[in-house]
Amino acid sequence: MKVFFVIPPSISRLDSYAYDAADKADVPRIWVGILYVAAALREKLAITPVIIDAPASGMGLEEIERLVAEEKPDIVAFSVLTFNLVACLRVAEAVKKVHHETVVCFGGWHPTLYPSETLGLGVVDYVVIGEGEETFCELVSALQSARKPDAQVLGNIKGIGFRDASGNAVITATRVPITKLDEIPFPAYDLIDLKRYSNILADSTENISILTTRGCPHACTFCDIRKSRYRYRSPEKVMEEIRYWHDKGIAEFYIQDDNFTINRKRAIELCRLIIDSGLKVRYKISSRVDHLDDELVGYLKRSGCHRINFGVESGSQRVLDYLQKGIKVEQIHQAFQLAKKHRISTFAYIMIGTPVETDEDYEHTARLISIVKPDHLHCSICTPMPETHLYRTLLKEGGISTDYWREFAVAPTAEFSTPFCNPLYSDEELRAMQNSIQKKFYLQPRVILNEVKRMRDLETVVKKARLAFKVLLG
Ligand code: B12
Ligand code: SF4
Repeated sequence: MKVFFVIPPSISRLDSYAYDAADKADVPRIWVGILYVAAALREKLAITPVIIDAPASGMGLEEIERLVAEEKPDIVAFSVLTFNLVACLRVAEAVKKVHHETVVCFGGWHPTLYPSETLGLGVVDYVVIGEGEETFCELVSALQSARKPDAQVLGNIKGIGFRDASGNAVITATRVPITKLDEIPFPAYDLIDLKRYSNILADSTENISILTTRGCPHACTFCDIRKSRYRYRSPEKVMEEIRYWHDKGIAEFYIQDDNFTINRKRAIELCRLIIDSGLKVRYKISSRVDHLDDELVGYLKRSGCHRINFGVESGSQRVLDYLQKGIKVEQIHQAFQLAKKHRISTFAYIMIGTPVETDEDYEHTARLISIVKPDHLHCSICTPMPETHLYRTLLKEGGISTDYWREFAVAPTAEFSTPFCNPLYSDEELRAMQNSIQKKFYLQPRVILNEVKRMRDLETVVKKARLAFKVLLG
């Protein structure tokens, strides 16, 4: 059985709330979710899928079409965010055009949030809801037995959606999230060419993401992960993975957990294992500001952590409370001081334009940045994400008048632009505020000097110079 995973050529500018200039830096990112599913497929069903990453390989639609016509894959699968839905559909339609027998499967966040709407788009044969390691293998196994498995067989696979004989969407029972994370195979990084994914914010050319936890118990209203089951791998298993990649020549990692430090004891145990192993690895993490203390940060530093990404969001307590972030501004100051004390660089993610934000709140945020002095900064404009608590609340209370994400899910178009949600400022004003924060930050001599110091080769210099130019123009 031939299975292709396709990351489509990018076409949509739906992701408009991010900082545009930085977003145009054209740095392909690894889709770890796909690599996890690919690894499971290989281990459980002995099928080695082909990964076609168009942004990383520079492949266009025509080339993908040609490849599908030649290879005639049995299944073409996509990892679909609401934000790349249109791009995925364009490729799915092309696949069906050149080889109609190919089964099209959509997995990932978008079909998880809108399974029936996704099936209603016509070109999608199956959706996988939630984590794909077990579900996709069961689905592929059913497709191995019959090109069109009967509804009863499909109905027994938890966490999928399909269309019955009359064309109606059927969504099967919910599959519980995987608890035994130690049993999942490591992501199939060997199926991609790691050299294509050099990240200009990383310090070496080959670096990979490692996930040590899934889910988050916190309640931030703008986030899809809020209050989801928090699960983690044992420190020993994570160490085994670090050693595995290290033996293959990779010494830089991004621990991509939404929150690496929630379980303090476990985080320290892993740091200890890394230190005791004697391996010279470097890694970065993301952490909430309220899950750090002196001892933990000391361990992080000694085990090779060189950067902490913080979800700061705002310098205004009123805004933090509105977002149910569950942190105090004072804790933001403390976290940055701790990182500085241990000489770990910091990345602050901030967000302006929340529904309650005023000039005063914006000033608080600008002041906070000037005091905590992060080494890197990304400012986004608050955008209610599909089906988040924030989106649902605004819909219920009238801050949003129509369920525009569902409308988009039913009839997606490339022209759709993501609405902001602050009643005081126009989109242009929000953009101007975002640009001002971002430019003011990146034009500081200390920040420019830091960036220059970290440049490792001519290629990085060129990439960063291009990015800087866009920031200046942006
Ligand atoms: C890393 C990351 C990225 C990376 C890589 C994308 C990726 N999906 O890997 C990059 C930087 C490219 C990215 C970009 C964006 N992202 Co992002 N990203 C994440 C993040 C932090 C982690 C994803 C991850 O690796 N998870 C770990 C893996 C194991 O889980 P997973 O990807 O969900 O995959 C599992 C299942 O979903 C499923 N699955 C996934 N794909 C497939 C495919 C098939 C065929 C099957 C069967 C199953 C399956 O099985 C996997 C294994 O269990 C998530 C938050 C999160 N914690 O999930 C946000 C998240 C996915 N991103 C989000 C957003 C909004 C964006 C951006 C719009 C941000 C921006 N403005 O730039 C862009 C959109 C880019 C685009 N054009 O589409 C939202 C998506 C919301 C939505 N409704 O779509 C999330 C959920 C964050 C949030 N706001 O809460 N992102
Ligand atoms: S923003 Fe971070 S801390 Fe808040 S719910 Fe999402 S993952 Fe958890």
